[in-house]
Amino acid sequence: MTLPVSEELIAGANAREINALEDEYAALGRKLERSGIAIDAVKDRVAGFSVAVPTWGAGRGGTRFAKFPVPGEPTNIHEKLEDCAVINQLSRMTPRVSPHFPWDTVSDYKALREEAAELGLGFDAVNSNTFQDQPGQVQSYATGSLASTVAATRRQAVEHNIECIEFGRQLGSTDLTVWVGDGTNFPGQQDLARSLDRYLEAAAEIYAALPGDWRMLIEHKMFEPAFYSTVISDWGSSILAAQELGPKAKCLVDLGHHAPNTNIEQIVARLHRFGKLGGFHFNDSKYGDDDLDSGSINPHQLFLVFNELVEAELNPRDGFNPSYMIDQSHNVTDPIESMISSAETIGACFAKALLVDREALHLAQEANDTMMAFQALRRAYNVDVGPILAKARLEAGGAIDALRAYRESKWRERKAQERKPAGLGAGIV
Ligand code: PSV
Ligand code: MN
Repeated sequence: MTLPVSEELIAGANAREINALEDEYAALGRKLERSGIAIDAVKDRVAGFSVAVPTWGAGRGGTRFAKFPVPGEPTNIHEKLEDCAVINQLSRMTPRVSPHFPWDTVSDYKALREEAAELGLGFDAVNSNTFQDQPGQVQSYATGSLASTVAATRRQAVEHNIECIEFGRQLGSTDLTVWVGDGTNFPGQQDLARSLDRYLEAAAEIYAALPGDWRMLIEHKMFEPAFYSTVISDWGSSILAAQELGPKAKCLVDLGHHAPNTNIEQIVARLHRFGKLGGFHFNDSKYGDDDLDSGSINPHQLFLVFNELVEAELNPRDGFNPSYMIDQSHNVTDPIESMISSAETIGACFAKALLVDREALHLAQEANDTMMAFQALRRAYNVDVGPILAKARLEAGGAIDALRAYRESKWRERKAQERKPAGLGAGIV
């Protein structure tokens, strides 16, 4: 394996920070021990936690107004893999990447899998793209894909998804994530019931092509690019579709795809209740946007989501095994830095959820002791779990302060010299 950042640089950076970390870890250990929590056990759970990164997140995103490339950003899947390897080498929490087709198309997927393995990476869910037209494409997705009124367009979209399964099979994936941009911009534009019928019929053909151990993750989104209605608009449409398709179909919750103030943690609990929670796209949002950095706006919500996930794990239904992934658009930051920071935030929310005194919480819930139930969550949320994450990273070979080590590596400056410039134009994610 050849990792991109020099091991000496990481060791040197860690040597400067190790004493402070040991001190903080020991102090936190004593504090947690007073509550009957063994810090090493929490650290081991955190060490076993991982979240995938999206290949498209390695580039600058942008809005529909503009995209401002960062010098040295990747322009092909090989460079994206290198950047994802940097994130994982330093954070040790992102060992898998999630590719998007046709953006990441190559001629040899076996070779791509080997290239990734050489960088310490594997592949997570594959994503199909029937929300854009590609050069030379016969049918246009301008008015829909899986739910299109045009049979030949639906066929093309189905075939693309089946092709993605084949790419994923060669890459070692076992999940296909299907998000469609299908929907309408005007009342009356399409028949709301019939468009769902068409979607379901087309999705069933994709479902039928899934290998035995694969899942189809259905991602809902309330609006954009369609602004009046979307075909899979919410978790209700998503779970109905997943139930109709069959046991291999699950729901994927992209945190940004809901109306502001939606109780996403409750959606998580509901989907789990019916064995349909398949995965997450982590990000954050403030207004109608859906791609800000995870936990940058509402880290408490992220914690509450993880609280439900830890509850779900203790009470598993139908093979609880959600796939975790980051899905953000980095418009003004270095994407590597954003994903290092987001992985840390996501891991921290998981760690805090592990610290919740479940017995106290459940007893208070049963006794209708509202304040003590809330305090059980609040006590855990207030703990600074940074030393636990840093220690897990260090022991796995990563950097105690991953962002600082990244800056010291001057990775982006070096890539700015080596890589061809990324194009201007509008963003896509
Ligand atoms: C759509 O907004 C989305 O969240 C889907 O997951 C897409 O695959 C991704 O963003 C990239 O556009
Ligand atoms: Mn998404």
